[in-house]
Amino acid sequence: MASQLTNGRRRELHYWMRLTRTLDDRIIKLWQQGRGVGATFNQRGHEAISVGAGAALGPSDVVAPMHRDLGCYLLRGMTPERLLANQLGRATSVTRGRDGNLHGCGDLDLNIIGFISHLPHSLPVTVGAAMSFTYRNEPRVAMTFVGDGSSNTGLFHESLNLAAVHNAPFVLIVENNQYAYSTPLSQQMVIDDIAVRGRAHGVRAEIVDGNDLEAVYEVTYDAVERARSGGGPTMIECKTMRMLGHAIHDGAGYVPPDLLADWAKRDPIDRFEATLLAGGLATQEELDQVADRCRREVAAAVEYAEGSEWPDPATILDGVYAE
Ligand SMILES: Cc1ncc(C[n+]2csc(CCOP(=O)(O)OP(=O)(O)O)c2C)c(N)n1
Ligand SMILES: [Mg+2]
Repeated sequence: MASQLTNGRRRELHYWMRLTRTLDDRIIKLWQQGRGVGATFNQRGHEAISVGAGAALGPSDVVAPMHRDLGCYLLRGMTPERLLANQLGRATSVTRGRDGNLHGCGDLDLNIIGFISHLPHSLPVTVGAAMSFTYRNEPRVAMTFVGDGSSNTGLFHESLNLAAVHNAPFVLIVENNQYAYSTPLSQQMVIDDIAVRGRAHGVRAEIVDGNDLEAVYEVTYDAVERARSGGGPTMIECKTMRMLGHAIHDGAGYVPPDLLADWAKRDPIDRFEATLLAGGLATQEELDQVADRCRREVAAAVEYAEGSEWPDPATILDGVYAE
């Protein structure tokens, strides 16, 4: 398959992965310093999936990212300022301080559907969006992400079946990160590949190395364009590893250290940087400049978010439709 990526685009995707890692690391520090609000999920290890898959969409396509897809929110135009203000529960945030996390962090002007906390409820919503594109004869595609744990639910199967029956222009990214909270894959299912669940419903399913940015991008790009041209839904199982705990409170002592050490050698950003250097597409100095730029942008976002006002308690019922 011919690469869809130009060298300029490769460098851009590297920036989004580095920004994702820098923001995630900064969020962890804020929480360790007691400056966080509520819980926050970890992103480490998922950068090639959230960036690679998200980047394969066109501007008019819609996406419902989940709790490990910070990179997708960023590259679709949700700024670090808005994301951090949300994480810190401020009034200037996407949810106006209603959520101190990524739940509900959507913006339809950016074609981002807010993440529904209940897993995998973003899935049927996104299949519905895809079906609406068919009814309206619009050449658009809808995409969402789910985890391995979410693939065990009935809703996962019902949604894929519906997508297949309606030949919906839909792409499902399954982030198989070996764990659902503290439950390893071996205690969740007896199959080796979650992809078989898609195929059982007549949905084309691919398996890809989730730590290889270009591989994720290319397989997703093909799926998106196939869906756009009437070829129906695709499910893409990205094999990866959740490198930190489920969320900030979770030390993940239940994960075997050898497993983590093994996956650490396949870090998606280290790998992509090695590819850029080996191909002469970037110098170490340029990679360092990107890292500096990301640090500056995240520092500005922290300043903005921490300087933002808290929600006014008098507005607590705004946006509540049933009391
Ligand atoms: C219906 C429902 N039950 C439980 C939860 C709590 N919860 C949030 S994330 C999570 C683990 C999900 O695992 P997986 O689907 O593998 O995604 P991962 O967190 O590993 O990326 C759980 C149990 C939830 N959000 N929704
Ligand atoms: Mg998981």
